[in-house]
Amino acid sequence: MSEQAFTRPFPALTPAQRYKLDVLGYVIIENTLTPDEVGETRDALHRLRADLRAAMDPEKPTETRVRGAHFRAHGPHYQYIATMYEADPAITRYCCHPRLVGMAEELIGSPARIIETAGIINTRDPSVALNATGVSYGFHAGTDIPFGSHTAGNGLYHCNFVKTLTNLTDLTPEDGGTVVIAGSHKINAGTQDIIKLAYEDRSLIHQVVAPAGSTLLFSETLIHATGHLRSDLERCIIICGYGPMMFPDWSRGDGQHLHPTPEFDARVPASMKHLFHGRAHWGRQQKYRTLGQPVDTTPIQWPEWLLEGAEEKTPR
Ligand SMILES: O=C(O)CCC(=O)C(=O)O
Repeated sequence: MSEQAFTRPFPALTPAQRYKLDVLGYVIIENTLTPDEVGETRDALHRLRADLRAAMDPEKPTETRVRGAHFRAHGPHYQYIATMYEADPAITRYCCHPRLVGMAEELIGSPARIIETAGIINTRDPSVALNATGVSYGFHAGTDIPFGSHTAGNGLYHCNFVKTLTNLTDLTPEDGGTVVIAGSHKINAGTQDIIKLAYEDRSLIHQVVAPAGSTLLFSETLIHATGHLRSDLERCIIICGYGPMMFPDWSRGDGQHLHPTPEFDARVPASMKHLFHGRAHWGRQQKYRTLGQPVDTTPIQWPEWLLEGAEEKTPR
């Protein structure tokens, strides 16, 4: 295999975007995906859902695998597909998107590996009464503040579990965008107490409202949840979770499907192996920006293997 560079922007965020990320625990970047990329990724998730549904035993929907992917949850109004980076070239491209990986690395503070993938398709659940005052959410965080985060010598916040969550449908306030408790990534004072006070002062609960193709970059120390869908539109999002290279890929833990498969792995160039395998070494290769450092605007160079089979997609 010819060597193909994997160049990610560094820094991937403007100073103002980085500041917002530090203060709030998240930042929303619009237009990270082109309309074509939004369409092909959404189509890929719908195709995968249809293939999983065709193959599954309705009594045990989470047990079926299609191209490595499986339903982690399958309900009438909410489907969560996991372990899916091999399932479709558009999904592989999303997880390897040089700009998104660059954004994740900026927040981690070192080169990233993939530790989780997810696609969520959901619609309004008519059985849930959504009265505007008392509505609650499934708030949670993926890692705790003392272990999961640190402030580096650059004075900036870093986290060892981060996500790029991109909406593939437009999200108005009615469309169930992700909700977060702003600033909770830094308040190590009891998750339940923070959730309680946020319900008392709902201005602390921020919701993603953004056009399709926008990415929510957040630290998994931030308390967050799926928003409530009030419209009749379907919400479709894709998520890639990243961590430092010595971390495991959580989806390998189920013992059923080890990925990358040898066939997939044979296509991955040496420069990108760490994204799928991590690296068995404690050295995490610190990668810290300063706040004032301007964003790297070098046009994205897609590694060739990611463009194989892509229609009318040229390296940018
Ligand atoms: O569905 C969403 O918007 C949030 C997803 C989520 O909670 C997660 O990725 O941990």
